[in-house]
Amino acid sequence: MNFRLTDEFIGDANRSAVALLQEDYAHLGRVIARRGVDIEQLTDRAMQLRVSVPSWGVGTGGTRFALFPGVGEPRNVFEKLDDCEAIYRLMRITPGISLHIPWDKPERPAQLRAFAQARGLFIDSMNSNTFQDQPGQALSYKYGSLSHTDPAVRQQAIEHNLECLELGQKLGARAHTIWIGDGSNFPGQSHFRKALERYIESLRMIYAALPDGWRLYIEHKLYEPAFYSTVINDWGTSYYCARELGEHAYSLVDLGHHAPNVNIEQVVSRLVQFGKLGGFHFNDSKYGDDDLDAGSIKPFQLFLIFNELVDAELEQGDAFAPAYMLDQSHNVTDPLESIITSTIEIVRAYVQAHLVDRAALARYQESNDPLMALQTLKQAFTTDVAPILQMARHRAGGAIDPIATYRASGYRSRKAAERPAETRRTAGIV
Ligand code: LRH
Ligand code: MN
Repeated sequence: MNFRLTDEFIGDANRSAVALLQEDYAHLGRVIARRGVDIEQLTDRAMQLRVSVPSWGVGTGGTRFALFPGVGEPRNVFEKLDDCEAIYRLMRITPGISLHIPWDKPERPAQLRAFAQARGLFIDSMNSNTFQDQPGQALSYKYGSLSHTDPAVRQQAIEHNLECLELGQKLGARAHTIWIGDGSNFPGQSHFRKALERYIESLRMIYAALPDGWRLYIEHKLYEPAFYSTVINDWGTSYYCARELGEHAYSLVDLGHHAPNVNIEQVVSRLVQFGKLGGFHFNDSKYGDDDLDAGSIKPFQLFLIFNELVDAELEQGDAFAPAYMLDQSHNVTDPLESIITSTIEIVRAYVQAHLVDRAALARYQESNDPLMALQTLKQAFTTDVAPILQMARHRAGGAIDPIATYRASGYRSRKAAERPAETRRTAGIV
């Protein structure tokens, strides 16, 4: 038995909420109409936004200290996709799934592709893994991978990435994300310039094999697992590498990969201006790469990031299409609930950013009126757009209240019965 959330169940769950939603929606429509904004346009935008779900995010994640598995954990990539389908049925804007190799390596790619398609899903980005040694691996990544001093280790890492591209083609993916943990723990341990040169030389080999129509995402990270220096440590280094590689290489911004208090919205504006913003790994953090739920700690920062993105979207139109992907570790919540609420927070920030009166903002910026410039952003950020988010899901066949509907379905307890707990195989981060 493989319990699945059905459109019928979601429709039934919505029925009692529709009337109140229409009332709230009409009221909000009147409020923003006074600002010259058509609520229907915002609802359309909310329905068109796409947020990709990380396969490694539907299982419980852990820290270096411990992992406390929940019940009904997915035991393989097929069960992960089942969970992704449940999220998609409730949210309707998450058909894209990011895979991580070898965690999700299928025996028969065609079978996995068909399994995803049958659930309305598709594989968007592949993710390579040269930050762990796999059983039977010839050479260790202890001292690095694509930037390792030993050309044999670099070659092994390059071949793993080429394998990801080949597998991704069979799965219908259109992007490949490379994050490496390469770096050093002690001053003097690594020659910074030579390490970066070795990395770029390796990336050129991978880029040369990039299939037509694909994008290559370079993901920077300040620290961890290396704690003194990291080869791809910041957006500037990532940008330089993407530019060196060519037009199909881009920088990917994982929100948790920056030093505390870095102005990430300005980093985003730089990468937009330089034409190298490939996409995001959305999450939130209080201290380090905490991989907490998007919008859970710094919702205003998430709004300010989308303020930059919407500004560019309005300028560039459909040509502006960064990949919006989640990358989180759900250690103490039901992972599906965290992915659902994180997706809601991303759509909320996007819709609120479309509420910004950009003509007024430009006037206040040009006339150096900082207070009114901030107030213009705050008016949008403090507007409760929940009725728009709910109406967008409802019109797309999703849930008006996804968490309540998910809990009412008993999905988790059903999966607990179907998926007897077993000694935990890494379904993700640890
Ligand atoms: C590294 C990272 C990267 C993934 C991993 C799961 O911290 O953000 O994107 O490969 O998490
Ligand atoms: Mn990431």
